[in-house]
Amino acid sequence: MAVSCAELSQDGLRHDWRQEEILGLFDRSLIDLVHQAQSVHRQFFDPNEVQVSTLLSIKTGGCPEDCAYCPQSGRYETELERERLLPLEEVVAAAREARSKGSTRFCMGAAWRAPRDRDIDQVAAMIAAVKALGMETCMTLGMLTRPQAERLKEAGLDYYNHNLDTSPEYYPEIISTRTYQDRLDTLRHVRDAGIAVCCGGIVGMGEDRADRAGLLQQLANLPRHPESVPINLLVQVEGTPLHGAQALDPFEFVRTVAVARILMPASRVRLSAGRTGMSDEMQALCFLAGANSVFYGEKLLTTDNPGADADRRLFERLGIRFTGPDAG
Ligand code: SAM
Ligand code: DTB
Ligand code: SF4
Repeated sequence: MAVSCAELSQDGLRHDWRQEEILGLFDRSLIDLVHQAQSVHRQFFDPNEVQVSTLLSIKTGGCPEDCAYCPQSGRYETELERERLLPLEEVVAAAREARSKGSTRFCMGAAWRAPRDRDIDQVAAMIAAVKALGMETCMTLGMLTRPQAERLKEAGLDYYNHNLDTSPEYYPEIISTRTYQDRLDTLRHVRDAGIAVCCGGIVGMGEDRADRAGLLQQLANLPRHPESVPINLLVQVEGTPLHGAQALDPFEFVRTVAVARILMPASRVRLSAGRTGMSDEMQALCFLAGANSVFYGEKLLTTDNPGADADRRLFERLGIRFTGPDAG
């Protein structure tokens, strides 16, 4: 469909998607939708390359927030063992190991509402050490002020992950301890500090299609699209309020990936949490629908992920290659 010049912003991409248009994409036949997404994908990326990032939880559990999906919230009885901030050497050892398996980006996550200023000194040392290994760096630490974001940038941070998680309408069902606007503010601070943005959400939390469309609309209508868009399928953890939520139809997940690809054609769409519950065929369908990044390694933050060996075998069967680093 042709779009008028008025609808394109400076980067040549659209930032004015309407909910009805997005729902119209979701309503297409799966075959037509995947074809459209794959066609867009090929205009911006090599369709046979997938970027891989490895996660490490640098501070685990005991989080004061009440995110209903999260095993790390201190408010729910889960089997998770809490851990304090990891020593620098352990972080560097894990990054080295990830690099040896072909990972190009190392993403460090902390179960914080927000870091304190003195935490920033310690994570800045981690960023510098991981960068010195030649890897791209990513952190997800909760809400950031603008000065904190600037300090992370100075330390060499390439990406910051901070998710919107769901639509503004469904959000109050999931989290009460911080607002949607708090999240948008953090994203602005990260962007203004010159750090690349990794921002996406979770599906399979009992939301409806309009909420999935609403999440993607929020992401696509940001002043700049996030460079990286993780689409997580809820990992249901016993003890969290969302344990037992109705499972999402796998094809609806594929549709969500395809619509994300169409709305944000130049972004990396990451097939994120929930891959251990997906068949190889479903993952292949997600790559066909435009996913071109995964989390790579035995663990996400606290839950299981397909191991590196399983992913290497899958990629080989599909003829997919790992990409080199994205960051300049
Ligand atoms: N505490 C920080 C924050 O919330 O921004 C950083 C870590 S937090 C665990 C990072 C993201 O992981 C969350 O925003 C959420 O999207 C995702 N996540 C957490 N638990 C999940 C689950 N059970 N299933 C899928 N995604 C999950
Ligand atoms: C994202 O969107 N997904 C990752 C990463 N960003 C930090 C985290 C998924 C966490 C899944 C539950 C866990 O392992 O604790
Ligand atoms: Fe805390 Fe982040 Fe989990 Fe929310 S998602 S409970 S902020 S660790």
